[in-house]
Amino acid sequence: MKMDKEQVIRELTELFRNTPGNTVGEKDALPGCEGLVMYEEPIFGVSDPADPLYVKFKEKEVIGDNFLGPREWLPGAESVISLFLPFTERVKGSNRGDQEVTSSEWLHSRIEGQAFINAFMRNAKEYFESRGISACVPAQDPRFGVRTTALPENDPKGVHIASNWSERHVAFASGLGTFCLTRGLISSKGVAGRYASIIISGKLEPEERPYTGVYDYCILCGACIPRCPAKAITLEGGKNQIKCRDWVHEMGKRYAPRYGCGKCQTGVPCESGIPLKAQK
Ligand code: B12
Ligand code: SF4
Ligand code: SF4
Repeated sequence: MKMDKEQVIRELTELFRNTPGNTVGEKDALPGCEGLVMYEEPIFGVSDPADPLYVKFKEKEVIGDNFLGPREWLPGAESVISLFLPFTERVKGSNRGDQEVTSSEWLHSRIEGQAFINAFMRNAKEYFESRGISACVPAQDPRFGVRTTALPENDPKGVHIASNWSERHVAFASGLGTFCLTRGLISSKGVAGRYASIIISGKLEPEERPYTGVYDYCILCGACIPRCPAKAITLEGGKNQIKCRDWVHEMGKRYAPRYGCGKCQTGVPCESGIPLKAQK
């Protein structure tokens, strides 16, 4: 069924505004975080499930053969909608300081913020289903999983970590942005934020991607390198997964029940937009 893309985006944005949970309540708040609004309104991208990129993603050096294409998640899929939810200035600003300390605002946005995104995406699924459109949110599907594969000892990536539905790759295919040195995906609203996606049987016009290269929006300025407390990032090797993962796990012990880091996504030229030299 063909759908009016502008109307769908307008109504999903309204749904975002009406889904409770984007503001941290007094009861759950870490000191100073009462009333914190975590996410700005999302930006949207759309791709065609038949896009050859979804076949390419199954290659070992891209994601791997565990990646499931849109029609494996949802038979009859006609569109993939990808969303980027930028953090608010209050969240980003709070994490620009001390390299070793994850800000309370960032921790909230990672944990309560993801719970809010999950609720919003459940509402988005219901929105389509109530209109007779089938929908699947892979991140909330029982089939969703992450696979870790060993790499040769001298490989700067450490290990290959790959989920069977990678939000960044889907966003890349859907015209939202490109990868960068830290492996984050830089959108027109920057890298500091989170991605989500939904596959539907309704037909929406796919986006024309305003880039061709995998790393077009990264200017390789290296500003993220000294930001990383785990020394996980190098200009030559990108981001080492083991060092990053171990640091994020360490933060899980320090800030339990929350965790997070994101120092490489704040206080850098790609934080809130496409760095100047990479703009087209
Ligand atoms: C596993 C995981 C982790 C692991 C491993 C990270 C990783 N990069 O794989 C660990 C624990 C280390 C981690 C850490 C963090 N994570 Co994490 N993580 C995930 C998760 C669940 C899966 C990642 C995945 O599938 N990777 C797949 C592999 C294959 O990706 P890759 O190796 O980077 O891909 C490279 C190759 O494909 C290569 N390539 C080679 N040839 C080709 C050809 C083509 C055509 C293309 C496109 C690419 C390509 O380019 C890519 C980049 O180098 C996703 C959620 C999801 N379902 O997607 C979140 C996710 C990636 N994490 C996220 C975040 C925010 C974080 C943290 C900041 C933690 C925090 N919140 O404080 C850190 C730092 C991440 C960073 N610097 O980007 C966000 C990223 C948001 C963004 N702006 O990009 C995601 C998307 C979650 C979300 N819902 O928003 N994470
Ligand atoms: S800080 Fe510079 S090098 Fe690092 S990801 Fe951003 S644009 Fe790329
Ligand atoms: S999220 Fe990972 S790569 Fe980024 S600064 Fe923290 S430890 Fe380093």
